[in-house]
Amino acid sequence: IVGGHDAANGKWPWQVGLWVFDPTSSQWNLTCGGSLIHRQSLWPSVPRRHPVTRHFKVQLGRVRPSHQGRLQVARIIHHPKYSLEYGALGGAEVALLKLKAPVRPSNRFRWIRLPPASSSFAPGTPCWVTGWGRIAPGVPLPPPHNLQEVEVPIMGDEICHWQYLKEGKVIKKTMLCAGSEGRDSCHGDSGGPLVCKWRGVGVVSWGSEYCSPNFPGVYTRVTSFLPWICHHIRSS
Ligand code: 4AZ
Repeated sequence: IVGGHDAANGKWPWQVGLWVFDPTSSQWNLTCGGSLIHRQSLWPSVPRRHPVTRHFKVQLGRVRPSHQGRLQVARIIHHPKYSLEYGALGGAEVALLKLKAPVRPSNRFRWIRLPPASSSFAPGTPCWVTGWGRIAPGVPLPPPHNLQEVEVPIMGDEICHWQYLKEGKVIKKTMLCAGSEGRDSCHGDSGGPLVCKWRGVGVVSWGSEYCSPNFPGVYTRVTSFLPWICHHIRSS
């Protein structure tokens, strides 16, 4: 998150951190974000290649990176159009993780509500994005010690489309843009929630390599995937 600040404990109780095991270094890294959307399901951003469920652990209900109480993953369900390509070349950057055991909501965590299918979000709607990703682009700063939050306004579809077209990238109808000067999600935030009016409206997906200034962040549009999401959170 660029341009944000520390989030208070319990303010974003659906935020999850995905720890991924790197066999080369034998280390667990807090790799990306996600949201709890159901007692046993969450959406994350998952590595595009060779996902191995035992190489994932889910941190829940804590604003600081923590090894304690991380949950195990039973199954990874990629959207059929989930692609190995990054960004604009991708189709549907959304996947679901099924936890091994359901969680019970507590004062530390609960799931986020999804938006109604008919909802649309006008340009300028204030939304929030959260994560443990980079706080500045490029420079290899250490990750933040606390979950970061930043307010990002929705950008109109047309403006976003034209902005990225200059770079030869196409914003699809299944994508949503948000951000303003100096405020953006960044590397390591992917999978995390874009929250508008307390609904999980977007999933951090891609954007400018430099995280802002001239290009907004691009999010997977949750309303485009509601039938798929609802189908898979019911099945076990
Ligand atoms: C990433 O690669 C990433 N500025 C996430 C968000 C943005 C860019 C890249 C948006 O995880």
